[in-house]
Amino acid sequence: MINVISKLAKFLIPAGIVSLIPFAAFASGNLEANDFVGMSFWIISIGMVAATVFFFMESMKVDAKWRTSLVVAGLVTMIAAVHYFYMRAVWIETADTPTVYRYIDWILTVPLQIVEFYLILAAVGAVAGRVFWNLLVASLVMLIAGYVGEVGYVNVWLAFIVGMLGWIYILYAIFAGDAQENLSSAPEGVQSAFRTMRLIVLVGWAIYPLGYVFGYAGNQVDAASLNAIYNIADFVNKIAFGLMIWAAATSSSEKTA
Ligand SMILES: *C/C=C(C)/C=C/C=C(C)/C=C/C1=C(C)CCCC1(C)C
Repeated sequence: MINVISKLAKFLIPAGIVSLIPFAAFASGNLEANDFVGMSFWIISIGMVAATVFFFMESMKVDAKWRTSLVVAGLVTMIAAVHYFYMRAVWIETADTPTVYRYIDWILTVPLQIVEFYLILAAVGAVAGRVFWNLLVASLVMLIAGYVGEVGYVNVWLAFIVGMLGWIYILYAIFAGDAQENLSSAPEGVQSAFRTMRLIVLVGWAIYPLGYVFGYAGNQVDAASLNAIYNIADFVNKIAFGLMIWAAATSSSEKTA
């Protein structure tokens, strides 16, 4: 499996990088000097491209057991980069919240991050397959609830509560439940990578519900706060998260080299 992925990666990496280049040229109106949310869309869209190149290139240098994790981190930033180009265009042209693109991005990237968790533990045989499915279902509940709340299919606060329950279940599973059960039998490097990742899910993911609250608490939707906070959250949870995996991978690869 790992072999197939690393073989595929040799082709996917150059292809992925080249296919991103046209997106950098998307025309999307003009960014105004006082549009700070627009600037954050701009900066993060480019940051995601740079992070993608970095994670893919570095995946070829680390120990084999870390390679898939770094490739997945690169896929997360690549998927986000493409969506950010679209979201940026919606924001700059209409000053509206690009909810649909945002959630399509999340519905792809959040499960990939759950895969990361699973890969890190499964690499040392420390976790059961059912843990993966539980986490996946909980993350889908969280995201679908958020979507139907934001687009107005369901009462915005009812949806929020359901979304929070999904997230709380994930926190329970990784801090006290079956996702961490056999963690102590894993090597120290895996344990510390797992601990860092779950801190991201606690602290980094908490930024998203904050964005939702700031966006929807008033009489009118506050699109600027909503998008600014979601953008910061994506920066932390996709780029910084990938860098943490990279740091864990390079420190453990050096030790064994
Ligand atoms: C790369 C994108 C990521 C990691 C997105 C994560 C999104 C969340 C953790 C969203 C959480 C939400 C709740 C906990 C309550 C309902 C509203 C949401 C969907 C914003």
